[in-house]
Amino acid sequence: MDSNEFIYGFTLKSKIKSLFSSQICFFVFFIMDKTQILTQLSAISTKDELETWYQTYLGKKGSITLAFKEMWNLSPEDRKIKGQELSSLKSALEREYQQKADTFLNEEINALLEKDLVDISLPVKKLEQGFYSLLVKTRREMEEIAQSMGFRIEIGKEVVSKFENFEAVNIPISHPATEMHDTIYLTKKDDRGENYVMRTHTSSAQNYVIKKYWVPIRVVLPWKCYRFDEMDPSHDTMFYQMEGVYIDKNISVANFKYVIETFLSGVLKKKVEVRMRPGYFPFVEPGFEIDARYEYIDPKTGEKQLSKRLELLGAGMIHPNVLRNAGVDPDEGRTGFAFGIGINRVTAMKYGVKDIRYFTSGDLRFTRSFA
Ligand code: FA5
Repeated sequence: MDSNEFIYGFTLKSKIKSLFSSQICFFVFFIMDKTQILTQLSAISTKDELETWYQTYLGKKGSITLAFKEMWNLSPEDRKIKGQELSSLKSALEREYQQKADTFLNEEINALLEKDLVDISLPVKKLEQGFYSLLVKTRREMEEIAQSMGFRIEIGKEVVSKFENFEAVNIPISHPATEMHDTIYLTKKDDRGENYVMRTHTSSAQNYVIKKYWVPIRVVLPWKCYRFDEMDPSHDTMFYQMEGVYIDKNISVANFKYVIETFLSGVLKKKVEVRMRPGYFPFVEPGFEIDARYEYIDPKTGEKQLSKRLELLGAGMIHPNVLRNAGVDPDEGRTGFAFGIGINRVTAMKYGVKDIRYFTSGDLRFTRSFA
């Protein structure tokens, strides 16, 4: 048996030292051949057992490590010979240990891969492509058309003070619309100690935009409004309006009619005819309710027809008090008109939808039917 195949246990050194002469006492406590150690290793079947094996022979207090420490008690010649034997034994054991450890690691990885196996032959779930809702589509088209007519776009704020929503646009504080049944109030209060409100109309931004851009001005403000309205096919509690504010020298009702007909014809992509009925809005004088209808070709007869009229907007010539509240002197010859269009109703008319509540219902069957 080759000397390399021996491992020498050197524990109990101190006891033995007293029993044997200094030459012999460092050796031969127990002798185990390399084959035996490796047989033990090959019988190991768990990581814990492998760790114990390692600690027994190669760990800090393992036999081989201790044997190295004891080498200093040997004569230089013996130390050289035994040192070489021990080193080559240690390297052999470490190599075998590493191989075994790698085997365990590979088994672990394979087991994990097996568990997380992805079946690449399964059919892939089709990704659905998003699209704009009808309201967004219409609002964007309205913005583009307004821009092409020289209007700039502003959004304003959805939460406004009571002053902005009412008084700044000449709605007296005693007006019924300020009562709870129309307006959604927030608990937070403004500097005047009044509760903030969810804006009931985009007209609440008139004062702010006139001050911001000054006159002459051409601005549209499209966005959300909130009301405590009874819901029905043409009323929702949250809806979109587009406010228009146009102030310049010598602006007349005729100018307004031309602008609004051109604008609505562009949005509906049909020739639109408007009917102006007198309407009361405290922030305009005179004021109008505006119904629209359009020409279309009847697919059955091929003849020109007129659609039903639908009330789409309120409008009028801006009241001098609104101009004054924004710091514009009405006596200096500046006049203008304002309008507030219901975007939901325009969208309903454009796409032939009978009930505007579909737009906000979240019903995907409806939404997808216009994809
Ligand atoms: C107003 O809100 C005025 N601020 C409009 C205005 C602006 C007049 C500038 C004069 C000058 P009215 O309450 O009528 O007006 O609303 C205007 C449009 O918003 C309506 O014609 C309608 O199209 C839409 N609208 C109003 N309430 C609702 C609602 N609950 N649901 C859906 N659309 C609505």
